[in-house]
Amino acid sequence: MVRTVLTFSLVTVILLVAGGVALSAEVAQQQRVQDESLVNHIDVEAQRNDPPQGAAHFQDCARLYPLLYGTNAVQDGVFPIKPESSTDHFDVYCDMTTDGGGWTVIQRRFDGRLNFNRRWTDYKNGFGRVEGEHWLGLDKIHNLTSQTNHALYVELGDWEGNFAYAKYDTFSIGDESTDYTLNIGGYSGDAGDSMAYSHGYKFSATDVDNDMAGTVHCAQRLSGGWWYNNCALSVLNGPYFQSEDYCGTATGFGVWWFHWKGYYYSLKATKMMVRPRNLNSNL
Ligand SMILES: *[C@@H]1O[C@H](CO)[C@@H](O)[C@H](O)[C@H]1NC(C)=O
Ligand SMILES: [Ca+2]
Repeated sequence: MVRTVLTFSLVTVILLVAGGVALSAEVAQQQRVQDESLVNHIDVEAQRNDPPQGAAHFQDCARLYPLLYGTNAVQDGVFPIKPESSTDHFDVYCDMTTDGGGWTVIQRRFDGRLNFNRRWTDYKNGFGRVEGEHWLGLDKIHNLTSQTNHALYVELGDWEGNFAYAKYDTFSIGDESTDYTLNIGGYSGDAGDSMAYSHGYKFSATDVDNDMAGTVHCAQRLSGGWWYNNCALSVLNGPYFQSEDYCGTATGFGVWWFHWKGYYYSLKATKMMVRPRNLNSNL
C-alpha cells in the first residue's frame, strides 16, 4: 500500500513570514510525497531542511497555525519548529485540523511498522520519522512543554473505525534529571482518563526501571517506554498488533487504553499532541 503525506518545505514557511501577498500561491504548492518503504521507515532520522541564516522560526505548530489560517491553507503536515529553549530547529508533524488545530504531535502510530520496544536513549532522543510513525523524544517534549502551560490531546482509533479522545488541560514533563516525571491533569473527553494513574511518576524504558512495581519491570513486561506507576492504565507505546494477529489475553498486552477498551484490546491508531493551553483569540 502506498500512502501519501503532505510535506511543506521550509521555504514555504519562510515565505509565510516575509511574503505578504505571495502566501497562498506558495502554500498551494504542497508536494505530495510518497511515504517511505518499510526499510526507510525504521530508525531513520527525519530529514532536516537547514534554514538560511536569520530565517524565522516558529516555536511550535500553534504559532504557525494563524499564518496558515490566514491563507486558507489549513492542513496537517510536517514543519520545522524551534522551541524557545531549544538551540536548534527540528521537524514536527503539525495537526492543524483536530479540535481547533495548532497541535504539535509527539507520538503517532497507525500501521505498526515502527518498533516501540526500545531503550532509554531512543525515548530520550526520539525515533521514527515525523511523516510516519514516531516518538518525538523526551528532551524535545520537555522543551516544548516547559515554557508555558500546555494541553495534551490523545486520539485513539479502534479496528472498527471508531475514535475516542482524552484531553488534558495540564501536561508537561520534567527534564532528564527528573527522569522526565509526568505532570498531567484536567481530563475531558470520551475515552476515559487512563493517564491520571501515571501522574507524578517517572519514565521507564526496557533498560531503565523507574516504576513503582517492586519486583516487576513494567517497561519490559509491557514492552514499551511509559510513565509507570505500579504499572499503568494505558500504554500507547506497547507492541503493535494487526487485528487478525491479536487474541486478547492469549496474545498479551498491546497498545491499550484501559478506560476505553480495557487491558486486552490492541488499538489501531494513536496520536499524542501538545498545544499551549491559552491560545490566541484567532486560533
Ligand atoms: C532543550 O533545552 C535545553 C536547554 O535550553 C537545550 O540545551 C537542549 O538542546 C534542548 N533540546 C532539544 C532536543 O531541543
Ligand atoms: Ca520495578
